[in-house]
Amino acid sequence: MKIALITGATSGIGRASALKFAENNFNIIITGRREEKLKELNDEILSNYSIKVHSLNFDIRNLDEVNSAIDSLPEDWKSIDVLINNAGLAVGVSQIQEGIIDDWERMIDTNIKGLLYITRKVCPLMICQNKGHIINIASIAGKEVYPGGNVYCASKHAVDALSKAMRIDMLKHNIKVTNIAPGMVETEFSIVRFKGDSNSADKVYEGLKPLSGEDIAEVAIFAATRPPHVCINDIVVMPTSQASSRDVFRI
Ligand code: NDP
Ligand code: 8X3
Repeated sequence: MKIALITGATSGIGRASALKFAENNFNIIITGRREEKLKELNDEILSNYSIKVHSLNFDIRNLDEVNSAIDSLPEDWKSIDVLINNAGLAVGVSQIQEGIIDDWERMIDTNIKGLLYITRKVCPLMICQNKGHIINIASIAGKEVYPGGNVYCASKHAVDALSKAMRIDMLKHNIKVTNIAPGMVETEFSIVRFKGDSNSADKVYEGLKPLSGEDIAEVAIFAATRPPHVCINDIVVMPTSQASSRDVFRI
C-alpha cells in the first residue's frame, strides 16, 4: 500500500485530504499541533477504512521537532510516496505600514520555512526509492496579490516558486511536484486570519458558495493517482463565483 504524509491534517483541506487518501487505500501519516484533533481523525479513519494511520504531533515551524518526528517513524512508514505540504495560515489583513511583525513571522515561519523543513527531511527518503510525489498547497494568493494580503501573498508566491524549483531538482530522481492553488475554501482559514473573530470570517463567504476542503482533496487525489509518466504541474481551482482574488460575485 502507498503511504501519504499530510501536514496540517487537523482541519480543513488537510483533514479532507487525509480522509480522501484513506478512502483511496493509502496508509496515511497525519500531522498537526492539536493532538486531540489528530486523535479524532485517527479514530474516524480507522472506523471507516481498512488502512493504517500514524499520527505525528509537532509544530512545523520548529526544525528539531520536524526532524525528530520523521526520525521517529517506524522503518516501514518511512517509504513515503506522497507528501502533501498543506500546513499553513494567513494571520491578519494589515496594510504593510501597519503590519504586525509577529503575524509576518508566523506566516513566513509556517508557510515557507516549515514547508522547507519537512520537504528537506522527506525528500531524501523519496530519493532512496527513486520515486515520490510532493503536492504543495499554494494559493491564488501565490499567483496574484490583493489589499492587505502582502506577506501572506509573498509566502504563497514563495511556495509557487519552490514548486517550480523543486520540480527541476527532483527531475533526475523521478519525483513529481504538483502545485495546487485554490481560491476561497471555507475552513478554519478565515477564523485564524481574523484571530478568532467569526463575524469577520463569515463575511468572507457571504453571498457565494466557496470551495470545501473536499473539493481540494479531490484535486490532490486526482494528481496523486495519475500514471507514473504523468505529472500535473500546476492547477488553479476557484469557486465559480470567484474569477480572481478581487473579482467575486455575491448574491
Ligand atoms: P485550516 O486553518 O482549516 O487548516 C490549517 C492546518 O494547518 C491545520 O491543520 C493546522 O493544524 C495546520 N498548521 C498551521 N500552523 C501549523 C504549525 N505551526 N505546525 C503544524 N501545523 C500547522 O486552513 P486550510 O485548510 O484552509 O489551509 C490549508 C492550506 O491551504 C494552507 O496552506 C492555506 O494557506 C492554503 N489555502 C487555503 C485557502 C482557503 O481559502 N482556505 C485557499 C488557498 C490556499 P494545527 O492548528 O493543529 O497545528
Ligand atoms: C487563501 C485564499 O484569496 O484569501 O489562500 O488569499 S485568499
